[in-house]
Amino acid sequence: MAKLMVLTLLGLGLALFRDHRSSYLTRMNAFREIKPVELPNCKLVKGIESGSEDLEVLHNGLAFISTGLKYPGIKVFEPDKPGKILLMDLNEEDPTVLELRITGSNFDLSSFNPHGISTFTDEDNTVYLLVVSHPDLKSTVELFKFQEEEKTLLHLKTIKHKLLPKINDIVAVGPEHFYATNDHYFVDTYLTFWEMYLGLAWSYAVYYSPNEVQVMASGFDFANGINISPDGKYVYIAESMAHKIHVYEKHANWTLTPLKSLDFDTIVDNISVDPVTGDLWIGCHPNGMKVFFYDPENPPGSEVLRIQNILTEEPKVTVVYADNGTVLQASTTASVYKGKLLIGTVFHRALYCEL
Ligand SMILES: [Ca+2]
Ligand SMILES: [Ca+2]
Repeated sequence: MAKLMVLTLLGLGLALFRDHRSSYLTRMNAFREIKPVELPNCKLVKGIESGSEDLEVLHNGLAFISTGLKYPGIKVFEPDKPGKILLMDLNEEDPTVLELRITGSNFDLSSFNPHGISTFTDEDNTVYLLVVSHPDLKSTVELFKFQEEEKTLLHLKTIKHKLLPKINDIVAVGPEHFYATNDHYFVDTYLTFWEMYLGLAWSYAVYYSPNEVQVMASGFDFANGINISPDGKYVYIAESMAHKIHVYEKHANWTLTPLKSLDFDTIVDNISVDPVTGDLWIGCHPNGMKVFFYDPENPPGSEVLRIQNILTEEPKVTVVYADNGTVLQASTTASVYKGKLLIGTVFHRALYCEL
């Protein structure tokens, strides 16, 4: 009888494991092959070799790029080098990148591990750059003031909070006010692996201000990119492992009401919003297995989606760029400026194309 019990439990365990494994592969989009979509006049951006995880373009065409992210489970090409913030002027004919020097006495450069970024421009035109960082695999938001003349970032503050345990991306709505996604509930690498493998969907989004911090949306299977519409009325959240973009109505008290969700056949990462048209530009991973289990012989591809008229009954979705990894691996983010498209990646280079 005892043997029968053990065998039954073993069988149930195996069945559960098989179910989870098949759902895990589906969530990872493990069977997706990519059909290339090319753009004219693409150039790899010189000076970027260890990723360009997130980027944001200011109204004047200056782009901030975070590079050198070390994320548990993802291949790192330069493990000993701290991360950096790069500046690129998209008005130039053949733009190059420049490393922004970080100033301020209390900032530890050696553990800087930049991830999602966002900017906030004040009424007096002061530009604040908010950067998610993972010093020693913890999560902080580093607040900087951009000093354009000196090409420096003055470090003002480190923000930490128990509701910000595992931040992926942020969208600033004030100098010290933002929405943030936590891509996992757990911080410990082993537990986050199981959280993701089992598809617990315990990831969530938070509103942060110096006097109020609150969970505003939850139940995500890996909440990733977050952004806001140009009129500030809608918040967009990418749910990577569910392949969805969610639209929320934002209220005066900062709470969010779900409005609609769009489904895709790709793992959606960071979201950029065109300040003029309101279009969403999304850096995507067609096949997540190739990102998490990196093989140079069979590298991860890249895919950029554009969503027009997202608030209407019939949003238009276009695959603007797609590559099997020969040119660009593991695209995370894409932004437009004056007919050009800048695409960033997890651990690889960045690509600048004409549209
Ligand atoms: Ca961002
Ligand atoms: Ca991201």
